[in-house]
Amino acid sequence: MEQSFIMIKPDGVQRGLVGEVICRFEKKGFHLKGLKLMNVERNFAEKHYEELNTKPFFEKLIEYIISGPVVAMIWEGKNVVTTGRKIIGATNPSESAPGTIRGDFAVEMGRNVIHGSDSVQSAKKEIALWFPDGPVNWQSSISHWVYE
Ligand code: RTP
Ligand code: MG
Repeated sequence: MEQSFIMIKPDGVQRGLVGEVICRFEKKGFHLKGLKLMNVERNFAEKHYEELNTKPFFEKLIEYIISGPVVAMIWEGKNVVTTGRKIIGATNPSESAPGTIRGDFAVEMGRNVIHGSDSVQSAKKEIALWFPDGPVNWQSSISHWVYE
């Protein structure tokens, strides 16, 4: 089953949006397979966003990510990468639709509350980076009520 790496950024944690984010992914029918609250070092944040390291906003982005604890999660389910990005909304909160996490809770790009993997391939890479011991292995008893 497909997995995505979802991270609540420092602003989301400080503003008390952890429960709200988890609630939306849970209620959709996805399964939580990993969860930790942690501070990340500069090198680690740079590794996570290494594909953006030539962008003009890179330094600002790294400062933002290391400015406080983040909640790192693995979520599992059919099409969770694409659907997770829909739940999160467009990168720029001024363009993300109401009903999405960024559309409902964020105003600026540099404080957009949450990260979600942008492809199955980057999800695998990010999960390996953030959860070197892999996902937690458990089977939900409601699976048959969500998937055909
Ligand atoms: P994320 O990786 O955090 O889920 O965000 P994303 O895929 O929607 O957007 P991405 O292009 O990967 O950018 C990563 C984060 O960098 C910040 N950003 N600032 N022009 C700018 O100032 C700018 N562009 C991107 C955002 O916080 C974005 O989420
Ligand atoms: Mg991205």
